[in-house]
Amino acid sequence: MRLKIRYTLMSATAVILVINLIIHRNASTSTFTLLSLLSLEGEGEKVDLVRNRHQGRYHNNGTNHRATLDLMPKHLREIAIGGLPVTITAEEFRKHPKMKTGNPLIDTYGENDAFLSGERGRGVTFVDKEKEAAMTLQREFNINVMASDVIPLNRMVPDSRLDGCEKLTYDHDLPTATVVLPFYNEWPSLLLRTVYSLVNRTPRHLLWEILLIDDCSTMAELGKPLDQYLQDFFPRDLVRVLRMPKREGLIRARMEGWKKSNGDVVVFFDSHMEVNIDWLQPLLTEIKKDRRTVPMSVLDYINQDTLEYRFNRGYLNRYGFDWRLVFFETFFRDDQIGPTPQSPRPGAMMVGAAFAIDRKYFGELGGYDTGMKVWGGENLEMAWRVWLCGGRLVHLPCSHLGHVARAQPYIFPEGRRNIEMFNYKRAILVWMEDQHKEFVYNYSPEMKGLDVGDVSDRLALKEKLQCRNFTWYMDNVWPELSVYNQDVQAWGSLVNKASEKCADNHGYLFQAPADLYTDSCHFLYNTQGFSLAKSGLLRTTLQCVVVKEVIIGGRPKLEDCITGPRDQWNHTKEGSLVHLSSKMCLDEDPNGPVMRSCDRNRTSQHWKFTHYVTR
Ligand SMILES: *[C@@H]1O[C@H](CO)[C@@H](O)[C@H](O)[C@H]1NC(C)=O
Ligand SMILES: *[C@@H]1O[C@H](CO)[C@@H](O)[C@H](O)[C@H]1NC(C)=O
Ligand SMILES: *[C@@H]1O[C@H](CO)[C@@H](O)[C@H](O)[C@H]1NC(C)=O
Ligand SMILES: *[C@@H]1O[C@H](CO)[C@@H](O)[C@H](O)[C@H]1NC(C)=O
Ligand SMILES: [Mn+2]
Repeated sequence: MRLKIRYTLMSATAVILVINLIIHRNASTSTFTLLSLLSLEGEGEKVDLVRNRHQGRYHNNGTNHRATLDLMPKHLREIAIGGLPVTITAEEFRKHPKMKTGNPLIDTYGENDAFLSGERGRGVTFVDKEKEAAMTLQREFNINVMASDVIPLNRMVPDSRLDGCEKLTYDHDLPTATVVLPFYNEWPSLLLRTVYSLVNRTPRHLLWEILLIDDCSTMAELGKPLDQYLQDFFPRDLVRVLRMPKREGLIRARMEGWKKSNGDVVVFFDSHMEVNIDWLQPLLTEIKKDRRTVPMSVLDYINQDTLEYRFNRGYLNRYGFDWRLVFFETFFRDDQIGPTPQSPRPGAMMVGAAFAIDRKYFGELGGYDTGMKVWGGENLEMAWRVWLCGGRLVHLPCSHLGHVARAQPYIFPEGRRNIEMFNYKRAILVWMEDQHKEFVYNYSPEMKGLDVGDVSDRLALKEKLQCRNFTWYMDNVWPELSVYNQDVQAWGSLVNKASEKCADNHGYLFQAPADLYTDSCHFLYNTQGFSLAKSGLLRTTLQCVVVKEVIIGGRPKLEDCITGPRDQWNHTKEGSLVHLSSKMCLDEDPNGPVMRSCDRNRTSQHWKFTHYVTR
């Protein structure tokens, strides 16, 4: 039966107003939002309904979509139409850049009919019955797996790199890489597309091996049939599966992969990714220059509903975190852009996957903290450790990886939040000073009494590596995040005397201009934490209070403290907050904070911090 496939049509640039991006982090506690008003590009030619050449492998006869799974490996074998089992070895594959393997998905890579569904990174949507079936499956797997099944496993994706990257050349002689790719119940075609994409788009001589780490998946197709498929269709030992004897979680699965890896460099991957052009060479080049550099790729977004490969040309993400330890995306400061836009840029934080590290250096740095559970928090800890113990974390504008923006299919036996708290606490016990921990506990009081086991070996590691302290990290790597009580005149919550409300940032996690509010006081720093720095900046978690409309009745705003206007304020004995350049005072009316002429007699212009350091 013929599938009715309607292609998602993308105009060359479609404007997406607000994108909620989820990278390995599901909603609730760790969702982050940002990037308003970005224009996304897709490779958007308009196509007619065309039957997919490989469509035969998706047998949708309206009865049982699970049939897709039951058909593996048979339907996946059919893909390598006419192909004989691959007999060459990984070594032969690496040595001969043009050697035919016998698997047409590798040998003819790049020659697919451009109109196959999903080719060139286009998205796929279904109509009518198929749509219902696809949605049912999507509810279960958090991703449109039916779309994945109709898209060629070896599709091309558009070059999403920054302009100018295509002109760069790389040494032939670079370290080799092992890709460590843990999976748990990943949908077979997503997993295999990740592998094909790696094999097809990585220079052969640099790809030492791909290690798939099965963290005790229960899907039968990921057992023997997967082994058989890999054995039949990839050069011998190029793609190997390691099976964890019991469920260990992503962190320990990655460690296991690292232990078994043989390349000079290890690249940690996720099981639902597609790599872009020349993705690996920029990473290896940085490591070749300095083995203590830990380079990260730029993540593009494969849409979970259609598997469309999306990206913002020229826009680069930097990652950060706040005192809740919530991870979010932000922009680079001008002073972080190197000699050229394509140069590496310093990174404060990392995502779980999509980074490369010298294999031996990873060991010297102590790998991951295997006392952590499942996943979550390991990315914070690794980023801190790299910076504090002599390494350097960088974003590489010319290395792009597509990643399906959805939650990991991992389950959290003890509950997601509990696992996060556990892992975060292990990280902060080792790295943060008491004054920093206090801010984390202020937001997550339950963490304070949580027993997270022994961290003495991690502390010993810190000692052995002679790592710097967290204050250094905050001052040098992530100065955007306010240490409320450092170098300040006053801090805590900022209470208005007339209304008895507190200044509030509504938990806004970005440095672009936003509104300042007043709300009932709860005194939690994340939204009601402010400080008046010695420098005169009036700061909140990640922003400063600024006056953009210099008129009576203008509303004060929040904006980045480093790249923004850096307005200064004077806090008088009477409690006024005087905006120095305009000589207006911070007042409050029923609509919130407002700028007015100073009037010492108006109690609505009297503000009090909960802590004063110098008076
Ligand atoms: C649907 O496909 C499955 C697997 O190919 C087959 O076993 C089943 O008989 C088919 N059902 C119908 C109604 O065609
Ligand atoms: C942190 O290290 C710096 C040197 O980098 C030192 O000056 C400072 O006193 C240390 N701070 C704490 C709290 O240990
Ligand atoms: C701030 O106000 C005090 C008086 O309350 C004044 O002595 C001081 O000079 C002011 N500071 C600035 C920078 O204007
Ligand atoms: C403030 O109040 C005092 C006494 O209540 C009065 O003398 C003074 O004029 C008032 N100031 C203003 C600016 O209204
Ligand atoms: Mn992922």
